Amino acid sequence: MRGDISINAERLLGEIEHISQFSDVPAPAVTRILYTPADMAARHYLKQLADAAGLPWREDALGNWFVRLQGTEPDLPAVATGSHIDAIPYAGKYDGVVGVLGGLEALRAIREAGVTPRRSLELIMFTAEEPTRFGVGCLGSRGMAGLMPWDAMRALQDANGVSLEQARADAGYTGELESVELSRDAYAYFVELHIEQGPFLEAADREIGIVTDIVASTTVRVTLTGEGGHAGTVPMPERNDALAAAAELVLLAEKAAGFRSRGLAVATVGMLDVHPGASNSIPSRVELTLDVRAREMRVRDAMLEEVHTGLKALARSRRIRHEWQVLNHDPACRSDPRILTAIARSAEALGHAHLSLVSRAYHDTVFMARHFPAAMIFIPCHEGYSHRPEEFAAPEHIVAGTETLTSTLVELAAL
Ligand code: HGY
Ligand code: MN
Ligand code: MN
Repeated sequence: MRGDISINAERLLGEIEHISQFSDVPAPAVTRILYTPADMAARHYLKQLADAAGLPWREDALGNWFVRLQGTEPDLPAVATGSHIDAIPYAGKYDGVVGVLGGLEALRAIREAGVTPRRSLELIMFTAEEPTRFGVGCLGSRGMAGLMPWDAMRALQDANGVSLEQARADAGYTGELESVELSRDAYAYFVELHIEQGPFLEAADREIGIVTDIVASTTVRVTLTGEGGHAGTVPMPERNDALAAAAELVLLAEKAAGFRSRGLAVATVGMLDVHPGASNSIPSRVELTLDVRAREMRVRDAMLEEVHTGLKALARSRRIRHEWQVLNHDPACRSDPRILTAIARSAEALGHAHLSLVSRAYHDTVFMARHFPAAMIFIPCHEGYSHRPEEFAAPEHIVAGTETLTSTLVELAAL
């Protein structure tokens, strides 16, 4: 990195610790769901940091947050970085946060070094990267890219029947939803810093991951409906038990992904609700979510087809009605080669060993890449733990990632 720009490691690491307290569960776990008091408190904290750094910021109608470091040619498309701060239930403290606070540190370090980049730099904190509240991930970046019909987004409801419209209005975001969409020339490049959420960088003893592509992911909500009835009096042959059908579906999904294969195809049923939920009542309805991913879209689509076909067959034989509602069906994302080169050049100049790899988690980068050249920088996380309280990123890796991001942003802003 240019000799005069230096990361304030103590400040950055302290802020990552500090923001983790905004959570609905006790440390070391973090739960920070869209528009909840914990989320709003964390957002407020970020705004205080930007204000303290003298960096102007704005928010859009969904709560996407933008912090700008003006360049010498402000009319040029800017170079953007960013990530998210929302956290699924009982997550860790680094997922997303490293990219938001690392990005803020990059802008501050450049400004404090008295460097004014040619292109403006912009940090984005994306609203709702996690699907927790409304079932669809990356709501903020999806909206910015104009990739979800606005009425479909408006119609989203949480588990309590609160609409997205109501929830964002309650949080103080009242602008027209359509105003969230970015112009296609808003940015020249987008780079996201994130923990790997997998084991490969740590296993290879590399500090920096250069993300070549991001897997294709789909989420489906499946509803299975039977007759239910008394657990003691309905003979087994006469039952159409919705939960037994769901159990068969879960194993079907596991098999479709090639259970025990070390491939990149995965399938997960992460949520399952049973109705009526009484020990002496045959489940009459089950609602579950199916998350299916693969590096190649045709593999992902084939797995989906296998599970859907299997579901139809088991529903027939069990006399179960079924609904298959696709919540999101997203493409794989390939990184921009020019940015990959800039990341590698920065990592090497900084003496950080790097490794190229695929992201098996999805990120806001998937949606930014639909309109802007984009790529990601990973740092290791211990044992690959993520979406669990044991998630851990070493301080030296957070600093290495932020240094590499800063250097990459400086290089891209000069182009
Ligand atoms: O699920 C994902 O891949 C991301 O962490 N939200
Ligand atoms: Mn996550
Ligand atoms: Mn994330």
